[in-house]
Amino acid sequence: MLSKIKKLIKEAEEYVTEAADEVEEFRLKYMAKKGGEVTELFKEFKNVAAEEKKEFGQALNTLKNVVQDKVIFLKQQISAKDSPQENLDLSLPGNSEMQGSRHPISSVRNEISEIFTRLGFTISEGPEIEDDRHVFSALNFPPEHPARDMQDTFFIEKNPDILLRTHTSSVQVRVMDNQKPPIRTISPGRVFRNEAISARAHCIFHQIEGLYIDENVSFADLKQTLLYFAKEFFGDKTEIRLRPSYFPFTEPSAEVDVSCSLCDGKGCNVCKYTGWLEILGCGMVDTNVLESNGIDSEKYTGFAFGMGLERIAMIKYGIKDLRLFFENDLRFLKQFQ
Ligand code: 2NM
Repeated sequence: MLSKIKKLIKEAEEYVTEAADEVEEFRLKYMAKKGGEVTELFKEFKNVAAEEKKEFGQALNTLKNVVQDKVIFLKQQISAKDSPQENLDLSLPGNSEMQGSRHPISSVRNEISEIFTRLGFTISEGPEIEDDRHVFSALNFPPEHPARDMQDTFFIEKNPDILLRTHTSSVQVRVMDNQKPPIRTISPGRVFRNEAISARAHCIFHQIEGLYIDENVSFADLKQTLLYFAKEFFGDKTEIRLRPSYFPFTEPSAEVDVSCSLCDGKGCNVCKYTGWLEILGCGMVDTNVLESNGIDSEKYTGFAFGMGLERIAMIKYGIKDLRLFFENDLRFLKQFQ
């Protein structure tokens, strides 16, 4: 019995063929449910004397494995032969890989950056972890200003002078430190505020802030710059309106609305039937800010503005929940391919 198995193993190991039907014949000879050599030997296993069971079982398993490996090997050999290199059709289209896509926040940031670059603005970047001077004191935030509160700003534990920037104006403080006017720069980047997460707010979001300082920069320059931006970004028919507002770093300050590009100002549910969408804040740089940063406020004036990229992307793409920007759900991201 054992010698029969050994003979079958040797046979199977030495077997060769290049025909697919012979491979199947070979397989059936051993493995057929009825009459296959291996199948029949397994049936006889129960009649084997107890002391021979171990050796018999091992040999039988070896035979089974040899046959199975041989079948796989022969099939692979045949299929490799069936599609030889010289039959390759190089004109066939390749398998297409799924492509990634730009995140909507990145697209909006790039588009806005290009518009201001055309107007002569440079792009400046800076650290996300900042100190009090760059985020607050050099920007005319008084010591008791509520933005400095733990409720609004993330501080590094045990050191209130190290914090996560709450706006990218901190980058512009660095620009003013290192550059003399004329200064014309925009600062895109991530900012952090200690806020409860909802459909309209997140503790991390993205901003672009702009700064222009030179001799004789006026509020008219600010309005014209923002009107140009609004028309380039939202379409040529876009109008803007300014409403008085307050920011610590600008005086006077204004909130800027654009006419709703979805309903052409007629009123829809996106603009809540007002015809206008609030998109940014702006103003003339406060003389305190210029002086804190070593710029002569008798000689120079400047304007500044800031906008939230999530809000602009929501308007542009009709997105109702800001949390979608942070979840990286492929069903969301794939829509921007
Ligand atoms: C805003 C609104 C108004 C702003 C001010 C400055 C700087 F550096 F000149 F002080 N940068 N950005 C600014 C002004 C930002 O965001 C809503």
